[in-house]
Amino acid sequence: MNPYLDIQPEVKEAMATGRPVVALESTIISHGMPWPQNVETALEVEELVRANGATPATIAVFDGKCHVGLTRPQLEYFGQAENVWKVSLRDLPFVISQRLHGATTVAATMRIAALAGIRVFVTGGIGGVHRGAEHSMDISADLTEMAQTSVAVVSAGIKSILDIGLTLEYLETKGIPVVTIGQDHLPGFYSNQSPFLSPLRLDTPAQIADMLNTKWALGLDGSVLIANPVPADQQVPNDEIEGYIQQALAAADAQQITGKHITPFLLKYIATHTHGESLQANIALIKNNAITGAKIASALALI
Ligand code: PSU
Ligand code: MN
Repeated sequence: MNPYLDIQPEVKEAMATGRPVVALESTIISHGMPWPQNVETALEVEELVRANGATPATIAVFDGKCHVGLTRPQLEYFGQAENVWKVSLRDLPFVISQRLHGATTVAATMRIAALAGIRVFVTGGIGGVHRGAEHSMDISADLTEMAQTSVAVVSAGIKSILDIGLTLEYLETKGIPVVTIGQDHLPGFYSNQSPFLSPLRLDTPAQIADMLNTKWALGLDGSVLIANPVPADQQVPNDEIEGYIQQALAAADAQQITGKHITPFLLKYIATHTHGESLQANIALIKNNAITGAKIASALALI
């Protein structure tokens, strides 16, 4: 086994007996939500994965090792500690060799999940092509990682703080299928409807598992972006959130926030200025994704 991997016994046993496992990221805990909602949500998400027939494996770098499955004290640590590294692909070798602690993004979590043999991963929303990327060239490593690593990503769509249209173009270029569950329009992260039609639509976890299996059996390595709309009664509609997104982008510009700090800054700004309304939607959508991800992993384990 890879000497940098540390797989929790519960996860190891599930993998060894062919039972479904769902990977979960940790950047959302350390950099995506405030304490204590971040820890509460992470624990609830793990419980929802279990209740829907799969074993949760929250992934992070702790003391220079890639942990697949975190203990409760580790989870609490990532929820509260200041200065936890936000670890994307480029940061992995540094943080590991320096024996640091780091919360993993979609890209880094996917790569570690793949090393452990996990095929389904649940997040809130993926990183993508930022608004203004024609000048900043800010395109998340989540997208390039999805092009090459065969782990399915269950999300609530592409975060509306991004340029959804450009992100869809990039996903098309990289050969990454985008499939929405149960509706024709792509959901918009905080809202269940974006202005964009989804390139693909499927209606059940079994159909999605079948498509994943088909993709990988064809030798088409890489991910599938599964878009799972946030429940209607917990969404924040696009026109309600768009003003806050624009304010947040202007504030980021004025404060010269760039690079890896942009996404956490925007999420925090929007949560604060909507008085927690966006945070409630974020919590609801990740819980909803956990349920769907567990069902997809369960269906995939039966094929
Ligand atoms: N989804 C959320 N909250 C988050 C993120 C996703 O609901 O905090 C994180 C993910 O870890 C994703 C990262 O990989 O934001 C994207 O960061 P960047 O744009 O710097 O690649
Ligand atoms: Mn970026």
